[in-house]
Amino acid sequence: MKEKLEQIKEEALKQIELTGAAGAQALEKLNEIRVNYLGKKGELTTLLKAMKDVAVEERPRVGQMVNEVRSEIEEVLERATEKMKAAVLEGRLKAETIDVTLPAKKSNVGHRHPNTIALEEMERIFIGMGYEVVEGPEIETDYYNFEALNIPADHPAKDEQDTFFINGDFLLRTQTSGTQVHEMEKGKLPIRMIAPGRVFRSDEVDATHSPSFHQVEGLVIDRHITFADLKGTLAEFARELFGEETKVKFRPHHFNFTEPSAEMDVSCFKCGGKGCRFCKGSGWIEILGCGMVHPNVLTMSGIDPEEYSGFAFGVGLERITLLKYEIDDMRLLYENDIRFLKQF
Ligand code: 2NL
Repeated sequence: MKEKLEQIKEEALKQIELTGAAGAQALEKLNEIRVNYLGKKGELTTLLKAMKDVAVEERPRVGQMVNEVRSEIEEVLERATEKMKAAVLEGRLKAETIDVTLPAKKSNVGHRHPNTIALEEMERIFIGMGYEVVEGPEIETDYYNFEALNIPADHPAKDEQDTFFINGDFLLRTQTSGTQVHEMEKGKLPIRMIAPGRVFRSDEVDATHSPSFHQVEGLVIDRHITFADLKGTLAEFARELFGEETKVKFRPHHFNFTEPSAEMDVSCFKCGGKGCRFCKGSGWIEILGCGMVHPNVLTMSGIDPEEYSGFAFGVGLERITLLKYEIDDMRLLYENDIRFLKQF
């Protein structure tokens, strides 16, 4: 019996010692050993059950021996388990260490396109004057793009060279006026709106032309609207966009959809009007077209020109962006070269 106990103890301790080399599975191995030797069906328990074969007077001594062996194995197991756990923890801590001295990953947060910045600035100005921002379809019918704007069927702008026709009826809008016609047709007056959006013209690409660019048109219709309202509104717009000192000047012009029509210049914000390279020596920079809405245009959209009048204007967004940021080639706005775009 005593030899048997010694043998069990030695075997158990040896196996425990061997688990040191078992790596990741060591803790499982240790548990296996616990079950094999100390568990309900383990070797020591089996040995205790054999006590009935031991002489009665021997039993207390043998019992004590069994208990001693059990405690010893338990103790060694406990120590080995603790050691293993510590080793596993240390391994994990080493593996998961974060080197806080490494350079941080750069987060390349983008920003709005210069065109978008300029558009949002214009929207802010008009919203401040009580205007609504309305968007409309990029595909329009001939009626909304031309006819409703008093542009006759034989007008040169309708020529294939200028307009992208989809078929006889549908086309890519050449201006955002259609959006304003849709709004007039709703019959809710007064109207104070701007219609920003992408427009299309069959133009060759160069520094100042692109087959696709953007426009911001505006429309005001109410009783008693006069050219004075147009001038006051657009002068305020120019001052907010280019600075308090900005002067404006209106030159007579012709558009089919307005009468009278004009183009508006602003005093050069680089030289203050003295004349420089930027304004090509004139002191003035042309920025938009405008006029009083033609009575035919009002009538076609169901508005009585005897009762109502209005003014309208159209601004090329890219033109404003190029001026605002002193960019000399429109193509730079479309090439999406990050080195260029990130400057704004
Ligand atoms: C320009 C000129 C202009 C308008 C657009 C307009 C719209 C309606 C009625 C009357 Cl619905 N007029 N739009 C008026 C004058 C000028 O644009 O040179 N744009 C870049």
